[in-house]
Amino acid sequence: MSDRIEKPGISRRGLLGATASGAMLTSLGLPRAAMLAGTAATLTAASTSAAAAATIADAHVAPGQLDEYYGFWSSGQSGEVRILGVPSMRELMRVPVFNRCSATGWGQTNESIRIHQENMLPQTKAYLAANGKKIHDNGDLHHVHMSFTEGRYDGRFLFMNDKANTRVARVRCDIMKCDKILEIPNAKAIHGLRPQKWPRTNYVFANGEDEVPMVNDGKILDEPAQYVNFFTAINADEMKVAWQVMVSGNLDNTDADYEGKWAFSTSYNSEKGMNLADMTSADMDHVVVFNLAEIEKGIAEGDYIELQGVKVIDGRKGANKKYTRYIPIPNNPHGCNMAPDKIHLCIAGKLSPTVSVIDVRKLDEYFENDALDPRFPIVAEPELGLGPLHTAFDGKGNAYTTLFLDSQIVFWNIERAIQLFNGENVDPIISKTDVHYQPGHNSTSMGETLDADGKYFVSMNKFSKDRFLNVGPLKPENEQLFVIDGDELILAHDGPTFAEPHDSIIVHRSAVNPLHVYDRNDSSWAATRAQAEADGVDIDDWMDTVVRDGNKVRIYMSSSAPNFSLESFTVKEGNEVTVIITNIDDIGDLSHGFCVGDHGVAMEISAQQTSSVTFVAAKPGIYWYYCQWFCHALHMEMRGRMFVEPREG
Ligand code: CUK
Ligand code: CUA
Ligand code: CA
Repeated sequence: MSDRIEKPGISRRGLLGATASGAMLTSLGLPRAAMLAGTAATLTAASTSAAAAATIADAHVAPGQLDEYYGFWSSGQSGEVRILGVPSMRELMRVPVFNRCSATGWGQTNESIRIHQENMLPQTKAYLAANGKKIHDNGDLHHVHMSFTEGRYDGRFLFMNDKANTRVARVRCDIMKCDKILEIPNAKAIHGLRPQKWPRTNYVFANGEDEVPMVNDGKILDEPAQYVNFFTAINADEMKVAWQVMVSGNLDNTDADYEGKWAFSTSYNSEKGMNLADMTSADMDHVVVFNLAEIEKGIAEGDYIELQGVKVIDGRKGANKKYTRYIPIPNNPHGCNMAPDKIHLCIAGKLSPTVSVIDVRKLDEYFENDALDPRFPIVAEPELGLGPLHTAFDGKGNAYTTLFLDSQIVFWNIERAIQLFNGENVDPIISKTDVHYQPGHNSTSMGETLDADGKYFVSMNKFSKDRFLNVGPLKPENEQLFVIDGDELILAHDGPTFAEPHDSIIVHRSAVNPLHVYDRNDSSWAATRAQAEADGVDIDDWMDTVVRDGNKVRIYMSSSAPNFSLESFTVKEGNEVTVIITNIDDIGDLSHGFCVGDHGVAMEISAQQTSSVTFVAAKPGIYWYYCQWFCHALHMEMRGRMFVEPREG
């Protein structure tokens, strides 16, 4: 039963409509054409009023002017991080993480392969070897978040998940390069990811979405009753798993509070269904609350089992209730967003038109008193519209929730939602704004921190439809920038985006301060440096040394515009060749590259960087290598020859 699709006729967009119930069903059962077209332009933000035009003009960043914010974008199935300027929405940089990058050599250089392999599970290494590979070269990067100190961005690191291959990675903000990739044991499909906000990011919380047996070695297969899910706390400084909690139901999105006491994960599959009908059968799923102090105590006192070298606490329903609590939430909830008021956690209902608001101050009592109503911490549950997915905040007590099915952003007030919940006759909704089309995530400037400033709002939309020139069956998605102007969102920019504007954070530029050139002592090439020392080569000095070590040849070169230190080098057919290059140019923006023709070998060497790449010279002949990053008027001439001598006999 588990591998048969029960409803083959179901369409992607019909999916939500086909499974909701009651009043939701009526609204969701819109004709497919109407859903595709989005809602009518009743509240289109691109108002032409003079006031709106002035607001949009204020958000304009003239050529040569710098943006006020960095936008850090996840790219979904592209597997990279992108850096944008906000509000210009200029794409500034792409940071390869889980993907292979032709331009930088990420996934091919020895330095990047080491990062990939350092924390790879043995069974994955074996799987890759069986497929003639060293690394996974795809990823599904949904969520990117910055490290915090006392609830504020501290500009040290970005953390991101890979749903495709169950990994968490870290990007150093001083060089904007990935320095750690950690494959998470036991869990499957790391989806939700958030750094601890308080007192600092000691942990990164990451949860697995897919259910598997506790030990997934093939002995248990189609026995869903034995499946579990894992919530993981990662030591953010060491990028090692600190502990895990086993839970009931699956896990979707996660967040943490502003006191360092709690973490939260939504679950859409409390039913433990293995197909769509079962996953959507219950009226309520839940959000799991993790009691961090109790979990740490449990670990210290030995109340855990060890699985693949990880200490795992049992936080399932019916296990010790001091570790976890399950707050019932309608219906297949999704987004999990902690407000910067430090009090309110917003859980978006997805199949329910509601956002459930939890007051985290009630959680101590909730954990202590078993007799309380299971929904005791919920203090508001406003009905906002169809398909609520994620909520962002302006730091002024207001919230912005994406409505996937309505193709709208609903702007609402948390306090008024609480009043309504308490029986007062108030409307928490301030305004609704059309977006184009079907928004998933949204973000506000500094909105997930205590510095939330309520200036800019980005809606990341899953469909662009007719919004741009037709480029064939595969269309770009669309992200829209709005200026938050009183009660209104004023549309200032549409940006078509290739797969995919999944999630973003908008960080004031004062929090981020990257280097212009590498420090020669950078740890990125520490292992390469150790090899060079063993070879008696100083990689900080001019290098034009060829080291022959049995079948291995190491070519040490320097690059300085427009020259490589070696005009040529000679190897034998079948040699394993490693080319190590230091770019001794020391001015900003002077990157060189190294590309060997017809060998699929290419990499970046930025100012003061050392990079290396290894390949087998399996084709006799002359092959030109060249610099592949434009560096000089004589950049074309920056090339040399590799002679591959035929094997004797
Ligand atoms: S989840 Cu995709 S829209 Cu992966 Cu952040 Cu909500
Ligand atoms: Cu060096 Cu182009
Ligand atoms: Ca469900």
